Amino acid sequence: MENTSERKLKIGIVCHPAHGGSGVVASELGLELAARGHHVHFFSHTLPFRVPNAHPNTFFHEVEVTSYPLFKYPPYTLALATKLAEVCREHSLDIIHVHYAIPHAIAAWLCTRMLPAEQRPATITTLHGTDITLVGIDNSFFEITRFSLEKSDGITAVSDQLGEETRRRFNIDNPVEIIPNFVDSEKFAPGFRSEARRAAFAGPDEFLLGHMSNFRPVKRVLDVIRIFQRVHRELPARLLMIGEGVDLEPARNLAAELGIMERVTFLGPVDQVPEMLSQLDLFLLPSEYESFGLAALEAMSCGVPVVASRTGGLPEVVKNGSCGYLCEFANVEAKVKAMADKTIGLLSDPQKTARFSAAARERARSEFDPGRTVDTYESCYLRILAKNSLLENQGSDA
Ligand code: GMT
Repeated sequence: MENTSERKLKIGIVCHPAHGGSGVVASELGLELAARGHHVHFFSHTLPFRVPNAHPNTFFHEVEVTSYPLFKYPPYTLALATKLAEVCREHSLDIIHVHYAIPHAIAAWLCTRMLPAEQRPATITTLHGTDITLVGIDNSFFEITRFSLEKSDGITAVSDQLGEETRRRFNIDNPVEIIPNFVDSEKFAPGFRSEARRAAFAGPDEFLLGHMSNFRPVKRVLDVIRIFQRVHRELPARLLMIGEGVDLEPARNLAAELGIMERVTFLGPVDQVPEMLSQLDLFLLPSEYESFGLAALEAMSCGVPVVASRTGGLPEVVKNGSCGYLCEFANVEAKVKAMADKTIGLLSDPQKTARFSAAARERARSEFDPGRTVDTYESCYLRILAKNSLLENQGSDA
C-alpha cells in the first residue's frame, strides 16, 4: 500500500455547515488532512463553523443558489453539483468526500456525470445518522438515497450500529466501511476547568450538569430539563444548555413551567466548546437516537462523565458503568427517572465521580485518536483511487 504521506491529494469536502455533528466531523477531518499537506476544498452555503477563515492548504467554495420567484424551493443540489464540477475542472480534485448523504451524495454523482472521464474525482459518502435512520428512509428520499449510495465509490459510517442499519434498511451491495469519529484530546481537555469560568454558571458547592446539541426533537432536550428537575430536588445543582434549534423555546418554557428557570443557563451556540464542556460535572444526552454521539465524546475528552440513552452507536462510545451510564429508552418516564437516579448516585459519590471522569478522559484519548482515524480515511481514499484507476485501465484495454 502506498505510504499515505507520499501522495498529496486534492480533496473536496462537502458538509452542512451549521452547528451539528456531521459538520464538525467534516471540518475537523478537513483541517487534519490539510495539516498533513493535502489540499482541502470545503463546499457549503456558509463557511463551516469550525473552519477558520484563512488556513494553510484549505479553500472554501461558497455554494450560492440563485432564487427566482418560480422556485418555491431554490435547487441547492444543482448549484452544489455545478460548483463541484467547476472546482474539479479548475483544481483537478482527486476526491469528493461528502458528509451526510442528503443531498450531497447525489450532487457528487451529478458532478461526475458533468465531467469527462479523465477529470472525474472519486466520490465517498460518510453517513452520519439521520441521513439513514430518519430522512433517508422517508418515502420522498428513499430511492434517491439508495441510488446515490450505490453510485458512491466508497461509503463509510461513523459506528457499527449505523453500518448495520444502512445494510438492513437499504440493502445495498456496496460495502460500508466503519470509521468512528474522533476527538482532539489536546483541544478538548480538562485543563480548561477554572473556578472563574465555572462561577458564571454555578456556585462552588453546586454541581454543574450540561447538555449540548442542535436542539432537534431527536435529542429529547425537554427530557434534559425533566431529568435536571429531579436531580435538583436531591442535590444542589445547575444546568448549562449549549446550542439552539427548534426545541429551544419549548425547553425554556418547560424550565419556566417547572419553576427551575433561574437554575438553568441557556447559552446558545458557542465557539469555545472545550472551555464550556470542561466546567461540567456531568453531561446529559437522553437522545431518542444517536448514530455516534460526538458531543458525548467531546465531553468525555474533557473528563466529564456522561449519562445517556442506550441507543444507536452510543454504547460504542460511552462504556456503561465506567465512564458514564446508559439507560434504556423504551419508556420515556422510566428513562428520565433512571437517568436522574444514575446522575444523583454518581454525583453523591465523589470518589466514583473522579474515577469515571478519569476513565472517560482516558477512553476518549486512547480509543478515538484523530491520527489513527485520519490514517484510516487516507487509506480509504488511496484504496478507492487505486480501484478506480484499475477499472479505468481495464476499460481502456477492453
Ligand atoms: O443525523 C443528524 O442529526 C445530523 C448529524 C449532525 O449533523 O448533527 O448528527 C449525526 O452525526 C454526528 C457526527 O457523526 C453524530 O455524532 C450524531 O450522533 C448523529 N446524530 C444522530 O444520529 C441523531
